[in-house]
Amino acid sequence: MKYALISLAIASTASADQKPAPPPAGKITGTVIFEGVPPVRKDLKRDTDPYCAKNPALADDVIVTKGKLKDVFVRLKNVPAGRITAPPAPVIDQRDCTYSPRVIGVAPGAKIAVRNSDGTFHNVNGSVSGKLLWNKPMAAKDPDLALDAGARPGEVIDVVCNVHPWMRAYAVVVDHPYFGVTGEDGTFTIGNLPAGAYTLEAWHPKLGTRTLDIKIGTGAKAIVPARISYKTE
Ligand SMILES: [Cu+2]
Repeated sequence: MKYALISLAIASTASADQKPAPPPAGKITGTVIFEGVPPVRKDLKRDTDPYCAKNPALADDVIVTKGKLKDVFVRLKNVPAGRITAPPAPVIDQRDCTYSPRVIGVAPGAKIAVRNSDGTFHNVNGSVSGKLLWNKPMAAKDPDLALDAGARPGEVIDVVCNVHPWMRAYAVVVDHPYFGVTGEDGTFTIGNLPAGAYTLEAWHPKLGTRTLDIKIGTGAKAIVPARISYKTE
């Protein structure tokens, strides 16, 4: 009976020790801006597929709204030691003959769920630097595909549709969760950061890379704004 009590005491101490520490409070709240006159978004010719032709659409390779740039993948170049976990598994939806989202992050070897919300046929083709990873037909109402991100961190999987040449998405392979992708408002957030010095790297599929050094402090200095700028060439 005595032994049982001792082991119970040990067990309860162990479970108290295993309680996860709260995540660090540091956070980067960023905005990616586009200075100058943004490129004109051309009308896409989508009449090769009557389903896609029902809705007019504009080219989506550079989307600037009120001076803010969409589809910028922003990641930390140096990540906090001991805190590396895989990013959540992403979904790419084929909706209105467009990939949504257009830019995602995916862990090496993770699965990308590819959905077809359209009433038409797509063919999902993924490659890294011209090397084919997958080539999958997807009819309307087919269940989601689970496609392997068989690439190394830092590489980008180019996703195209062989049926609709205007469709294009990019899966950036990243082995940590410290990244964000800008929406139409140009903002991104990267949280759970301990105090320290970091380098942010922003990548836009058409406009390329920018870097920015950031210092995260403690208390009121734990939440740090970041402003990344792209300009017309
Ligand atoms: Cu398609």
